[in-house]
Amino acid sequence: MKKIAKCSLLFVVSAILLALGTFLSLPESIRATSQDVKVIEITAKKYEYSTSPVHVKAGTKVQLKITAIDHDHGFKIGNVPDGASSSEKAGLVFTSEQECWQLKKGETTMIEFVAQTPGTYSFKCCHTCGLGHKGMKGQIIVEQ
Ligand SMILES: [Cu+2]
Repeated sequence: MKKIAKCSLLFVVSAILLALGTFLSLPESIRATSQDVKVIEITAKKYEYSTSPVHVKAGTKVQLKITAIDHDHGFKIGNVPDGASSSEKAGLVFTSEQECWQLKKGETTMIEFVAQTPGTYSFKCCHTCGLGHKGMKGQIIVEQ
C-alpha cells in the first residue's frame, strides 16, 4: 500500500514539474518572437523617402513606420523581388496587403511584413504629390 502511494506521489510531482516547465518555456518563446521584429522608421517628403535602401535579413519580421511630413504621399511595393513574375510565391508576406498605402500628411502608417525571400524590392510613391512624384522611389533589400 505504502509503495503505491509513493508511486502516485512521484507521478503527481513529475506531472506538476512538466506543467511548470511548459509554463516557464512560454514567455521565452514570446520574447524570442518580439526580438525578431525590426522597426524601421521612414519619413516621406517631396520627393524622397528618408531611408533607402532599407536592409533586412531574410526571416525578419519588419514594421515600417512611415510618416509623410510635407504633403500626402503613398507607398506601393510588390511582394516578389524586382524582375520576378508576379505569380511567384510572395517574398514579402504582408499582415494586411494593400495595392497602395495612403500616407496622410503628419500621420504615421504602419506596414508589417515578413521578409521571406532574399532580393531587391522596389517601392514608390503612389499618390500624385507634384512634379517629382515619378522619381519618388526606394528599395528594400532582403539579404540571405
Ligand atoms: Cu508622389
